[in-house]
Amino acid sequence: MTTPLIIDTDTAQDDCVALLVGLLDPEADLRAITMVAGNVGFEQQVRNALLTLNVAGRLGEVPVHLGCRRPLVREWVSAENVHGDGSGGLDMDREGLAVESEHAVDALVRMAAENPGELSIVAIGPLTNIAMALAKDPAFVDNVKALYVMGGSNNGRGNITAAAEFNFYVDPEAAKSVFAAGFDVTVVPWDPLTLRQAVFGQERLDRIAALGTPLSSFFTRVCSATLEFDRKVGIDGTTHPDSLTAAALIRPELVRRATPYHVDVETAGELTRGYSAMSWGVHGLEANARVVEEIDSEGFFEYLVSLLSLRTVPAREIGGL
Ligand SMILES: [Ca+2]
Repeated sequence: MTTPLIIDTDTAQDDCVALLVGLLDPEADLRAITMVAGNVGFEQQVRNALLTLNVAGRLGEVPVHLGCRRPLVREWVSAENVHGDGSGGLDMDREGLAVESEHAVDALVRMAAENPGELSIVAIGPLTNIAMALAKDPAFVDNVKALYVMGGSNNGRGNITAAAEFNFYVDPEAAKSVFAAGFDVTVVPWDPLTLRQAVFGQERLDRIAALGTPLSSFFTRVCSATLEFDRKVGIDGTTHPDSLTAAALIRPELVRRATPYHVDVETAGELTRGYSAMSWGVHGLEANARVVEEIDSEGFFEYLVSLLSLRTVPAREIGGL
């Protein structure tokens, strides 16, 4: 049986790979892509999502809804220093390509209400759209089957600051409200999970490049800017938290251990804005999420290799590929 899902994304680098998971895995039934302010400029994120649809051979088949252009109460913070334009300079002619006129938050609320208890959401950017959907429709939380969130660190290092991971840092108020809402939540954290189990070093990257498909070239280009940044900060390879989050939903056998935690997000700290407090059951707090702690790392890599091996036919030529 396929898994119906929506991917809520700030599309740059590994977000593109996560979209490929939703677009290419035959077990995935991707119903919509919803966009949220995050990694890079909003229009660039939309371009990156359209590029990804095209390279997957799915242009025009999955609706793209534009969502919140900024966090709930704070100014937008970009990660362009990390991701560049988020697609390694790739581009294509977008003449005649349209996105949906319906706002992403309305689409999330509507689609969840039309399919109560069936639709899962993979949220791999700041949680602004999800928090807005919660505010808009009290039934949203119960209508969503499962929410898979990439964000925070599990008592580990941040990335944008020592304390905080980017998605929660950018919109901590949204993240806090999402964890308080009562979703069936699974979290894929940055540290230690991503840093220890979802980094592709040179040997793996060479293997992907050698596949020689449009998808593998796309992967290499899209991950190139971030790879350079990662190496500068001491990470020996490309990081794949977003694609891992999508894979964890669609291929649950890749998750070896997910543990109940109480997750809350710091909104008031002087040095800890967006810090995820993940409490492991000894502080008198009731669990509100499952946090992924161990994956089949080799299995995850081989899974992406199998998807990137597919021979897709992009409808439009991609400049730079
Ligand atoms: Ca993301």
